Amino acid sequence: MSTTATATPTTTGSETSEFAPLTASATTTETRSGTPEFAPLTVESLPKVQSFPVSADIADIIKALKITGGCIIKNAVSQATLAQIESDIRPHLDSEITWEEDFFPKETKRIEGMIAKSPLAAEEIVNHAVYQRVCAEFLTSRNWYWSGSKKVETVSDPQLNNSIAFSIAPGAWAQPLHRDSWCHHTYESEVEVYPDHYGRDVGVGWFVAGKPATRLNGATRFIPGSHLWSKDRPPQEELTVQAELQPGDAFMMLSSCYHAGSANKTTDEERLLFSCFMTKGFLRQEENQYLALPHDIVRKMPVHIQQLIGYKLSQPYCGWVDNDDPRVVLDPSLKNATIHYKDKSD
Ligand SMILES: O=C(O)CCC(=O)C(=O)O
Ligand SMILES: [Fe+2]
Repeated sequence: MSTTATATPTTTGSETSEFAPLTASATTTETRSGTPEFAPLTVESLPKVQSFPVSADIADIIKALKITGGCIIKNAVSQATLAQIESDIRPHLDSEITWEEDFFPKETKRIEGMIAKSPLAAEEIVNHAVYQRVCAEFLTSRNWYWSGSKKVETVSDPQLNNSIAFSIAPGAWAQPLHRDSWCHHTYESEVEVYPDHYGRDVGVGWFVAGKPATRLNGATRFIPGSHLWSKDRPPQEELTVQAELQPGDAFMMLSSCYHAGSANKTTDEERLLFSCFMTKGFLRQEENQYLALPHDIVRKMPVHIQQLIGYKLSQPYCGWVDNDDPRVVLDPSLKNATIHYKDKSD
């Protein structure tokens, strides 16, 4: 049971709605019991997974993600770049210990804080132009608020949620199907079409294959269209399709999509993925970027990468340090260079 005080909006046809004066009236909402029943789905009825060349129109990629929740971008990263990232990461993979838990099989090695280990991964994986343009569309928050009688508009840009290199060896079992949006306590409702506003999604994932990802070696499987599902609808294995990738191809996915790493049934193939997620600029990052990435490394990164990591204000007033842009921590000479508390029109 929950109790809420309500205000009744009245439509006026003008820009500002009129609100009836507030009273202390209380309404009650019944909580649901049990899992609701959902119309059964077949894999044939699900939207098709589209593949795009890296030169595709961004509007087409966005449209495909709204319909299917995931898509493939062919040849997103060059072979030379992949080879350099792999050689940056490999020494860390070789020294990584393996461990078994419910979510990752012991054959999985993960190099977290990947972009601190490979500057090229920061620029060519995370800051990939196609990926970032899609993230800007789904994850930028535009809002406004009253400051006294003034209506102020604000923009909060996306930020990095995590960056991880995965190396998954033969014998790994299939991960359980999940939504990576779980970190942010989302509560999705069931919808038939993607809503016009961008309030629904809190993350976009990007999985770049360092080696072939095949059905047999455990290519990521996902349920097309599951980004439109209610939180209450359980994932079903028989609805999954696998995102098979050649080295340099990438799988892009909204974090509200059910997905998981699949079993590596080969005897000799490593599945190597360079991955990241972006999230909204005002949410807590899944991987704590301020603690996971050493400051002496971040200090040497270009400003646009520092800002992607989260060293940037999320408007209106989220993320400040000492009343200032958080980049003053990396470069004290910036102190007072950007004043955010004072409205310059005042
Ligand atoms: O291994 C994969 O393909 C996906 C991994 C994944 O979904 C996760 O670790 O959250
Ligand atoms: Fe995941």
